[in-house]
Amino acid sequence: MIARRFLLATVAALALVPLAEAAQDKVEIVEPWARASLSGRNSAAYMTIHNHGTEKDELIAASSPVARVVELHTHIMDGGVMRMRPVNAIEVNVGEPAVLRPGGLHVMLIDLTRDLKAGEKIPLTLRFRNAGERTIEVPVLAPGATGHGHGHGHGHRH
Ligand SMILES: [Cu+2]
Repeated sequence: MIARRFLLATVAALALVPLAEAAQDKVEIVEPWARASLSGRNSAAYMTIHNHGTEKDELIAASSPVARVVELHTHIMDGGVMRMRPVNAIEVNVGEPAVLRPGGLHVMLIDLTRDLKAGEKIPLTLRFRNAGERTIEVPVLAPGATGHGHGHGHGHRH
C-alpha cells in the first residue's frame, strides 16, 4: 500500500513539470505592427495579446530604442473629441485578448530617435506584471495602414 501511494505521488509530480514550463509562455503577442513615421516625432504600435495562463496579467510598461519615451495609451471621447490618455496598465485577461488598435488602446512611441519606414521592423520590449518581459520585432506599415488582414497574417486566428 505504501509503495503504491509513493508511485502515485511520483506520477503526480512528473505531470506538473510540463504545466510549469507552459506557464512561462502564457502571454502570446500576435500581429504586432507600428505606423510608419517619416516626418512626425511620434508613432504608435498595435497588437493583440493573448493570455494562455490561468491568472489575469497586465501590460505595465514598454520600451524601444526607436523612441525616447514609450507610454501605454487609450482613446477617450472628451466633449465629442477623441483624445489620447495615458493608462497605467492594459489588462490581459484569460481567454479575453487585449486588442490594441487605432482609435483604442495603443503603445505610444514618443519622440522618435529616427524615422520609421514601412517594411522595416523595430524592436519593442513589453513588460508584463506576471509574465515578465517580452521583446518582439514589430513590422512597420504605411502611415495610412489600419492593421493586418490583407494576407499579412501569420496563421494566428483565435
Ligand atoms: Cu497615444
